This record gives sequence, C-alpha cells and structure tokens, in this order.
Amino acid sequence: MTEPTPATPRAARLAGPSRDGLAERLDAALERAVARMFELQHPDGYWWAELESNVTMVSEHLMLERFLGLRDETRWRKIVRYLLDHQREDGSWAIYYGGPGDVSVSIEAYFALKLAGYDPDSPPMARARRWILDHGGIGAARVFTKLWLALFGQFDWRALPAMPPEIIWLPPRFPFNIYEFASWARATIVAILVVWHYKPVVDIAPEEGVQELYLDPRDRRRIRYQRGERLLSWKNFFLSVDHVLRAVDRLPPHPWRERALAACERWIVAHQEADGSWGGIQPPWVYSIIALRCRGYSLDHPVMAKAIRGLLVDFALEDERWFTVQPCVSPVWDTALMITGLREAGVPADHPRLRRAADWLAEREIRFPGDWTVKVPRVEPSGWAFEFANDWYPDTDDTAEVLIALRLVKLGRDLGPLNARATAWLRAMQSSNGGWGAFDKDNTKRFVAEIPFCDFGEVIDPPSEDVTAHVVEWLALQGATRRDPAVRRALRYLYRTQCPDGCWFGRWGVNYLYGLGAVLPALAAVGEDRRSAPFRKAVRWLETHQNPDGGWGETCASYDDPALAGVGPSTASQTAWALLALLAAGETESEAVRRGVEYLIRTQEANGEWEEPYFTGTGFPRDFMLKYHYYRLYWPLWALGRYRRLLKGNPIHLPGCDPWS
Ligand code: R19
Repeated sequence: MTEPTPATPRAARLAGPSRDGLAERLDAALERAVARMFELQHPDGYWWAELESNVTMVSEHLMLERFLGLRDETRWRKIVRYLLDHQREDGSWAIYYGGPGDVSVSIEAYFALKLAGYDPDSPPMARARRWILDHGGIGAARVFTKLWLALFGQFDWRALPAMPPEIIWLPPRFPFNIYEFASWARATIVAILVVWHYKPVVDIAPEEGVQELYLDPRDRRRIRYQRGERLLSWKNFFLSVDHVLRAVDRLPPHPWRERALAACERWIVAHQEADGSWGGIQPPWVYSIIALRCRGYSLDHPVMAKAIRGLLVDFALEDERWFTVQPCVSPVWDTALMITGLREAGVPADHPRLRRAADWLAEREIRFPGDWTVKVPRVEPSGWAFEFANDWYPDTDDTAEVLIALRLVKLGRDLGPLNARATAWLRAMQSSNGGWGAFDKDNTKRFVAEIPFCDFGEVIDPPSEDVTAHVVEWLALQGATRRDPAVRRALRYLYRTQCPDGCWFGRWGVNYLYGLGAVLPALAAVGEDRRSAPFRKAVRWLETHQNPDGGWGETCASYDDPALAGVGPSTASQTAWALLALLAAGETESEAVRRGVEYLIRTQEANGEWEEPYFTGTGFPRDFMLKYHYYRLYWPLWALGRYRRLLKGNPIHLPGCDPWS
C-alpha cells in the first residue's frame, strides 16, 4: 500500500468575504434555489417530478387501448405527436437523450403509429422502416416486443417462450419459483402466465400490421435462441425444457390448468394497489389488465375500472400537445431527497414547509406484510415505497432516504418508535453477502435469468453498492459504528466492490459518479479513515474525470463501454454526486471541489433551477434508463449546501451525531 497523499493545497480557503466573492455568490445561488424549490412544492407537502424513460411506455399504452377496444381521438393524436417528437433524425427511437436507436423500441413505436392510423407512406414512417430493417427487423426484437405483436396477430404465439401458469404453484422452497425473481419481474411474470395460456389475438386490418418489418418471413414464427457455449448450462437446460413445454402446449390442456389459472388470478387480484396499479410500475400493470381481460373481467369490473383509471390519470402525463405514460412515479423518493437537500442548504429544521413534507412522508410508512415476507418472515413491517401506493413492495433505498430526511426535521411528535421499527426492518433485509438489494433479501439466484423469456432488463435484485451505501449512512446516523456487526459486513461488501481504479458501480444512477456519490458519504458517516487507500483512490479517480468546465458528467453508454466510465458532458446532478464524494473524502478546500462548485453556481438559471437534458437515472443498466426531472434540482442544492455548511462548520444533525462536523 502507498502512503496516503495529503489533501490538495489550500488554494480556495474561504474565510469571511472572499476575494472573488464565491461565498456571496454561493449564498445567492442557494437562496434562489431554495425559493424556487418552495414554489415547486405540492400543497399537500410533497415534491413530485416526472420520471421519464422511453417511448415503449406510450406505444404500449396505445396498444393496450386498442387491445381493450378503447379509443380516444384526442388522446391518440397526442400520443402520435409525442412519438413523432421523440423520433431521431435517422428514423429510430432511443432509450435515453442523445442515445443510439433501439430496435425493439423503434418497432413498438412504428406499430403504435400504424395502429393509430398514421400514414405509413409519410417520411417519418419510411425512415423508421428503413432503420428497423437495417437493424435486423422484428427478428432482432426482444421477447416483450414479440409478445405485443402476438396480441395483434403479427407474431406467432407458439414461438414465444413457454410460460405455463403452473409455475405459480412452485413453492418458495423449490429452487425455481416466482419469489426468486425480482419484485418487478415477478408481478410481470404472473400476469404473463395467464396471457400466455390464452394467447389472445385482436384482429386488425392487414394495412395496420407490421409484416413489412420482417427481413425473413420465417421470423414470424420463430425466435432464434442463442444456445449457450457450454453444453451443460442453465441456459441450454431451460431451452430444452422450453422445447418440451411448447410441444406439450399443442396437446389439449390438462384439467389442472384451470386451477393454475385461477391461482394466478387470485394472486393478481390480491396484489392490486390502492391506485389501481400492480407494483407501482407500468409493465405488471398493463399485463395484469390484459390477463384479467383474458379471465373474462369486463372493463367496468371494479378491479379493471380502477386499474384503467389509475393508468390514465395518475401515471399519465398530458398537456395540450402530448400524452405519455410514466414507467413509475417518484413522489416519496423526490420528497425525501428534496427535504435533505433543503436542510443541507440551510432551511431550518422547524420550517413549516419541511414539517408539512415530513408529515406527508411519515404518514406513508407501510406496515403491511408484502412479498418481502417470503424471505424475511419474522420482522414487523415498516418501510417506504417509491410511489404514492405500493404497499406490497416497500424498498430499502426509499426507506433509508426517508429516515435520513425525517431525522432532519423537527416534527411535533416523537419519531422514536418509527425509527426503531424501520431500522429493524432494514437490518432484517440485509442480504447474506453484506449488502442490500432494493426490494428483497438474497434475491441473487442468477440462473433464473437464463429462462428464454428473460432477454430484457434485470430479473433479479441482488445487493448493489448504492443502496447498501444509503442504508449504511442511515445506520451511522443512528449511532452505529464499524463495530456494529451489520455495518461491518456491509463495509466488507463495499470495500470488496470498489473497482480497481477507485470508483464504485452505479446500479440505480448513472453510473460510477452515482456509486461514488453514495459510497464515500456512507464510509465517511461511519467514521472510516479518509486518508485510507480506498478514499485516496476514489479522489484521484474523480480528479482525473473532472471536465475542463469544472463539472462532471457520465453518459449512459458507460454501461456498455468501460472506456466511457466517468466520461460525458457535465450535468448538474452528476457534478453534485462528484462533489458529495469529494466532500466526504475531506476535500472541501481542494481545487477540484472549488471548480465543481463554480460550475454549479455558473450554470444555475435566473429562476434558481438547473437544466439537464441528459438522463442520469438507471432502471436497468444498459436496457432501461431514467430521467428524474428533479435530479437537476435537489442534488446541486444538496452539494452546494453541504459545501457551505462544511466551510462554515454548521451542523444539521443532532448534537453528538453529525458525521459531517
Ligand atoms: C432508487 C429507488 N429505486 C430502488 C426504485 C427505482 C424504481 C425504478 C422504476 C422501475 O420501473 C420499471 C420496472 C420494471 C420494468 C420492466 C421490466 C423488465 C423485465 C421484466 Br421480466 C419485467 C419488467 C420494464 O420496464 C420497467 C420499469 C432510485
């Protein structure tokens, strides 16, 4: 090990009014930002911004409406407009701002436009068609896309991977069962078990179809599965099983089939949330609606009416131009992070606006035994979900961030019991490897991802560096030190996962900058030595990845290309994460921090906001990127606020427990 390098020169010491007025400009920037955040607060106390993903959400929405026989001319016109406005020059659609075209996303958008009656001979459609065919056509699309095509007779149902409903019966002690899948995949899969049995087809006119998107007509009734290289592998095993199951599927169904379908139906109905959703996310929501339709539910059945209303009202975004659908909604996450950002920026703990926000959060504690109880049966339920309503799936990340935020606000009541039970819940959710997954404990069986159905996104929820760091930071604020056994195991996990060059992977944010922005503050919070090699290596990584403009940025393509780690145009949120990491490493007075702070001050708009076109959130690395529309606001607020606080030595935490002072 090398000697720890001393902190960078004290080039930017700020004592009293500084020569170049940085202190004054910082105060002004924070004041403007805080005033703007208050304007953006909902009267009920929360903050909630759009969560943007890609056009599959709205394409699938239009296909769902068509499937159900709903049609609203105004809405469909707005969907068409939204799709056309998001098409790239080359005719394709991407999964993030500035990203390359994606063949599955483009096929779904093209099909939705055709179903909406948009002129196939128009230039946008011709460009899309050419691009899709140049990129393999429907043969190159993922399973989900082919499933949507099958619903309209554009792909052969029998070529899709077998998803027999009897899977619902495999018990949790069996190695393969629905509880080995991540929460988001599980709820999606149960619905698809039903849909796969019925193989519904809605008739459409030939000119509405997409047969022109096949390069090879045989692709209409086959999926070109890639067998694994090794003869004996889970992948090849599941492919053989799939072969048998699809052959059996041609025989008349076994009398048990109806009972399996009824079991799936009961699971689906029981898992519906108060807002009509399933799991608070789009995929299980739309597939559950289709599944229940297959089971004979009419559109005015209470379960269906609630589901459709929720999708059209709560998850949709509509203005005069556009209609689109969010993958998920983020009010709890946005509110928790905004509260912490505002407290860092100097808003007092008893400010009425913060109290209203904290009250709103505290009321959202989930005390219902959700799916997580299958793996963690004997602990009192207490956690928070990301969305307004998702009682079945509270997650550890939201729970940790909510607890951190609540602790910073002076409420009129004692949060002691709530803290105690939520902390006990978090501790019980720690996985065997020392880290935390988002929704479940030990959801780590990689072989389940090898079933042929799973060719998109993550389907397991193993511990990640960022979530683990957030939980560790919370435990530290509760007074836990490295002597606490849970913290000790978590630290071992975090040190083990540091990349050789000093950064940490970002599972739920882009990418290594997000990992660093989470992990270093957590390590500092438990009192780890800032002069140690892991810190120094991380600082060096951040210094070498700072852009000439003083900011930091990292493209979503960093998930595909290791050479792009920490590389990209500067953004407000990613600059803030880099600053939070450097501040945790004790670099408050360094040149790098000063230049980062200058970048944020300089790029703030007159109205107190920051702009950020780029996506800096991650749904699934590589496959599904997210743009949290308030990341551009609360992260810079948080980083600038903490910078000022550290310079002045202002604590915000309770006496005796402020890792930052
Ligand atoms: C931290 C807080 N997080 C822990 C919560 C972040 C929520 C992200 C929103 C997730 O939205 C989704 C979820 C799942 C899918 C899928 C999908 C893919 C494969 C299968 Br199988 C099933 C579903 C597709 O789009 C999604 C969007 C920041």
